[in-house]
Amino acid sequence: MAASGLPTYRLHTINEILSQPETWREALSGLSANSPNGSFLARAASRKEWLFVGCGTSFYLAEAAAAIWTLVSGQRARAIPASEVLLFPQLAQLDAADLQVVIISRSGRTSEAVRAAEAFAQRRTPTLALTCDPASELARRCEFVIAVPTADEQSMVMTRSFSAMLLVVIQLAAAYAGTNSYAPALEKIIASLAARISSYNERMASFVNAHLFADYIYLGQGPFYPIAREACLKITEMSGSYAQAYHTLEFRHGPKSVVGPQTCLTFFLSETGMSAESEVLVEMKALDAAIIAVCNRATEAVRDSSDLVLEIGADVPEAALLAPAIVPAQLLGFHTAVQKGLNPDEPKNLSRVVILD
Ligand code: F1P
Repeated sequence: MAASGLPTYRLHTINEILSQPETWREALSGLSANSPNGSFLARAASRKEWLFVGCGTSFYLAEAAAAIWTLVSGQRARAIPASEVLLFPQLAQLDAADLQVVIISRSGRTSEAVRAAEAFAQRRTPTLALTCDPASELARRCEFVIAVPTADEQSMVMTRSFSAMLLVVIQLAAAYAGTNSYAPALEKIIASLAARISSYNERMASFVNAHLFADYIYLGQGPFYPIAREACLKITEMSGSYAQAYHTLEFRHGPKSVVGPQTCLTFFLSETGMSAESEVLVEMKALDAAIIAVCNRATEAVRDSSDLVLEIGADVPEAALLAPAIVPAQLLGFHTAVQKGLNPDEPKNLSRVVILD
């Protein structure tokens, strides 16, 4: 037992989740002081199509990064899992002359990510590694490296490394697009999360303790859809629960047939789509689901139909809301694991890195 009275196994994951405001600050100041970025940006100025690649959480981060890249810079961007580069390169459309690849991997050791870097090197496609380990195999195989070592976790599940690397992508996209408007936005979301994270944690713990769910569903549109996918992976990895993610309005087209009192539905509500998305939320409450709403600012309709509302509360462009939006889902995964008597630091069947022979 630790001094806090909690078993020590609980400490890494929850400490890492709760450390996100400081981790974000360190990651962003590290990046602005990081000299290779200048040369990377000079080199990347001519690149017009961006491809983000990763596995697991790093793939969902790649999806979120692609959405952010387009929102911030207006450039074409997409994401694919590293395995697709290896198995179906013809579908991945890798031949564009102005393609810039960004390969994301916390460890920099995941075999598929490293092999994808090798495949791009053979094609002479420019690569940037985004990783927590600047000395990793991936870093050595890519032309440029951006590393955020202070965001790495001791726990198996990626939490702060996901959100910190996401913010680094915003900072990089803003620098690439030549806009200063994101620097104050990033400051605001750090301040907002620092002020709210203890209350998120307490309210999520009470919510989990008051319910017993059979399954978990995460809904989001636009840049929030990758956040829904990552949230789904968090509850699955940490608590061994069944979970699904959909685009919010897609949920009406069939999947809603599973909804009942034992369904936990988390809505990541965008500001752009708030009105249409909150109509789905109200409809799902009428089907007796328990509803968690994660949004910048809740409307009265959202409040009236939700069991738990977690607001970010920052006047920032929508792309800056993605990193704080994932935090409640990390807490839901953690507290559900503890409720089930599982060790969230060491989830069943998982290893920190997938290394293939
Ligand atoms: C990616 C990853 C993790 C996952 C698991 C195995 O690792 O798939 O997202 O939680 O533990 O590895 P990385 O390439 O980002 O190091």
